[in-house]
Amino acid sequence: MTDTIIAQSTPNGESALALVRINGPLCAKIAEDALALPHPTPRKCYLRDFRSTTSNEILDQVTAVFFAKGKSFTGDETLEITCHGNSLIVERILQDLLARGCRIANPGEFSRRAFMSGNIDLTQAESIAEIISARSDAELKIANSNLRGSLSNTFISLQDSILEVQALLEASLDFPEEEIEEESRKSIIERIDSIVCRMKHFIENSHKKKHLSHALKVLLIGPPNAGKSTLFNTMLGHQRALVSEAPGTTRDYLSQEIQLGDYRIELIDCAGIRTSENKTESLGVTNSIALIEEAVLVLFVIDGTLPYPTDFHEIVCPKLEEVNTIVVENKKDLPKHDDEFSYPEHSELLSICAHEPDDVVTLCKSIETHFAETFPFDPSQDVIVNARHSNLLSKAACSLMSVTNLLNSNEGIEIVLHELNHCRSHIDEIIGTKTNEDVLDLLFNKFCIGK
Ligand SMILES: Nc1nc2c(ncn2[C@@H]2O[C@H](COP(=O)(O)OP(=O)(O)OP(=O)(O)O)[C@@H](O)[C@H]2O)c(=O)[nH]1
Ligand SMILES: [Mg+2]
Repeated sequence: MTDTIIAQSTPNGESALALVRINGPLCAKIAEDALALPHPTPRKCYLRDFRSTTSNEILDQVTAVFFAKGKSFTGDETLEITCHGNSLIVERILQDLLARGCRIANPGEFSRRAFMSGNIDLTQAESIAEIISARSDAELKIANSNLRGSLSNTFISLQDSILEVQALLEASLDFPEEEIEEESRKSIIERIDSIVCRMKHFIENSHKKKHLSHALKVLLIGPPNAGKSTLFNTMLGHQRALVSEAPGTTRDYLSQEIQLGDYRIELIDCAGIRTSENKTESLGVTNSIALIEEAVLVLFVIDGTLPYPTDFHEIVCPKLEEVNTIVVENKKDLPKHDDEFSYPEHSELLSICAHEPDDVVTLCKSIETHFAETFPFDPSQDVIVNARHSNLLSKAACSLMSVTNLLNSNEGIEIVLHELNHCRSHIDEIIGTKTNEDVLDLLFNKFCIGK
């Protein structure tokens, strides 16, 4: 018989209310004994005293909602009790429920039960964890859409396409003595190529998910005194970094997270880049340059009133080849220097005054537009898979490429079908129709308790 599991689903500590979730066959009995609710109407909210099983003392005045078997998130009977948000009360209620035969739920056990009952598939279970941990609107929008099944639909559609290929191959099994006609072999291979193409596109997209799960690193790089720290402060809206007219003010880089539209950004103010005799300054320069590799966008800040510094150009530009760059010509409130020079390759050039909030808003809009193009998160436009999906998709794509090779070398249909089944099993594993306990343990253990 299934255990009845319990957990506090709200954070610990002082709060207006706290939610205790109970799931399993003891729910009806607990409703009757602890709450004097012998036949609760499902999904109706009751105001009741919660009485202790040992002393009959009232532990708290609570509200309770009962969900019938087959009509709850987990598929099992569920009782949700909302008490006052004092950890002493929650603890007394949990202790009482333990005395009534329940046990504390493992992390993610409610969601695991929902998965086991078929209420959600594995990609939806993952999206629940992602909704809870999301720290930007972009992550939240993706996770919400995945919970509603957009990822599941994508993988089901891939699975359907593979099944169509399988059906075509199986049809030729009826005539084992005949080889597959050249025409149909070609058309099957074309179908396979197009499925592999879709898979590769999703695999390439998965790095976007990785970036979006962390803050997107935006680096302010430029020669000393260009106004990087001034711009950093205006973007943050407060005086975080020291600003001075002396070049070489910033040594240790400074970083702070900000929200820019739908994106969470880690803005980093670096040391001014130049060759210096001063050891500490040189160290700051080396550390700042090392950050370029991790950046998803570089704001290349130049003092527009001065000649473009060649030592800066030589040190920094070779490092910028792989990273997106916006050139920011600062100090536009002062007369511009009219030297001839060419900046490194960049997606945009903006002239601003770092003291001017309106100019900085324009720059922030450019950054947002840039991210909207690089990291589109509208799941109706594009599907963004996570690392687990990408790993399994790579295996599935490998299997499909083997299928093509087998077909090209005129191998027997049974062998080809065997490889195709192999491919399908990887997609099954993504959705969760074929999983083992280890995979489930790994996945659900990352959840918080009570979910
Ligand atoms: N007129 C004008 N002055 C600016 C502007 N932006 C910055 N400054 C001034 O330029 C000087 C240097 O600014 P910082 O922000 O410290 O420059 P930085 O690039 O961080 O310099 P380092 O930390 O030394 O690399 C300060 O005196 C700022 O007030 C601007 O847009 N217009
Ligand atoms: Mg500075």
